[in-house]
Amino acid sequence: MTDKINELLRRVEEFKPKAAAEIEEFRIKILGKKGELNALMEDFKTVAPELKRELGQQLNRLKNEATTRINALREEWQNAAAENAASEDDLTRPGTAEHLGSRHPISLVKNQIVEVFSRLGYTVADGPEIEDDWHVFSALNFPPEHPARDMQDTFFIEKDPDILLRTHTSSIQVRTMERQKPPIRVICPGRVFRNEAISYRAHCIFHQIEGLYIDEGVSFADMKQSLLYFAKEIFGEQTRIRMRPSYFPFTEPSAEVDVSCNLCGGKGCPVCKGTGWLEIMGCGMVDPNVLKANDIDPEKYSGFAFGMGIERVAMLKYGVKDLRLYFENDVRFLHQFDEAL
Ligand code: 2U9
Repeated sequence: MTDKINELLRRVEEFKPKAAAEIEEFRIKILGKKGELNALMEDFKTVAPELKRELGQQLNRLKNEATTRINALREEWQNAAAENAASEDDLTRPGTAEHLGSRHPISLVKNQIVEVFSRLGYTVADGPEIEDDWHVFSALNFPPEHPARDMQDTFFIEKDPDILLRTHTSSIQVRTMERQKPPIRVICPGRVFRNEAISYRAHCIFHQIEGLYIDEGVSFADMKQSLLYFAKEIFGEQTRIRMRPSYFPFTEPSAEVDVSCNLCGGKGCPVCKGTGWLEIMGCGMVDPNVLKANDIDPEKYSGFAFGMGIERVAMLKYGVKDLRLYFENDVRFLHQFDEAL
């Protein structure tokens, strides 16, 4: 009997399956109800009592070793099968698309405007959001009693000397004039801050883009033509512009610029409130006082400037009715601009 047990132990040790199914066949053959181990158990019943202890131990060892070996082989084959499945992946299949996010509509419109003016020779300038009185008001010909200098309209950080959040990006142009002599042709996008109640049409933070062109012989006609080019590039070739007289401390003469409403082709609709026109920006010839304050000779040089709210341009371009959507970062709103990338 010992010989039979040893013979079986050897076969268990040397068993090398060629397929997963062979493991189960082997298990049934050795450990199954009608298997070889149970046959030996039957023989065991008839052995002499003095041999029972020794042979019982040998049979137990056989059972344990066979079970351990079969379990190990099963695991080995399962792991190999998993690895094979992975290596059988079809590498030519398209991958899972990752959502990369998209540009914010304000950035999209800002980039488009910058692109249009860079084609006209403008370069982009930047400046600080926290400013002093000179760069935001005094250098721009704001009289001392102007309402913008009031706490009601401007966020002051410190008083005497005044440190404040810029209310327009014109401070960037003032800083450009400190560094550079004419010809100057800059476009200045940036965040601005005004002490306003938040509503669908106003926010205390918004984005402006302003331009400044100073050289010898710059005329109102140059300004008109540049702004017409801008309007056509942003709103479409059929777009017309009109100018209405206005007032700003830093320009003289000053004008508001309207673009023809593309929704109704200028006939009048709810978007343009029946007028056929949409107000888009302000502009004007740089006031000689501003040139003087910035060490530029108004007898030799002239220039024009313009400014617009980027949110407003984006609202008109994309039909956004509520300004607050730009600040809430609701992905249902932002994903609508994925295509515009
Ligand atoms: C310098 C000289 C002149 C910038 C200008 C406007 C007209 C204008 C507003 C439009 C809507 C701002 O966003 S808004 O509230 N801006 O109408 N801005 S001319 O004039 C300058 C700037 C710098 C040195």
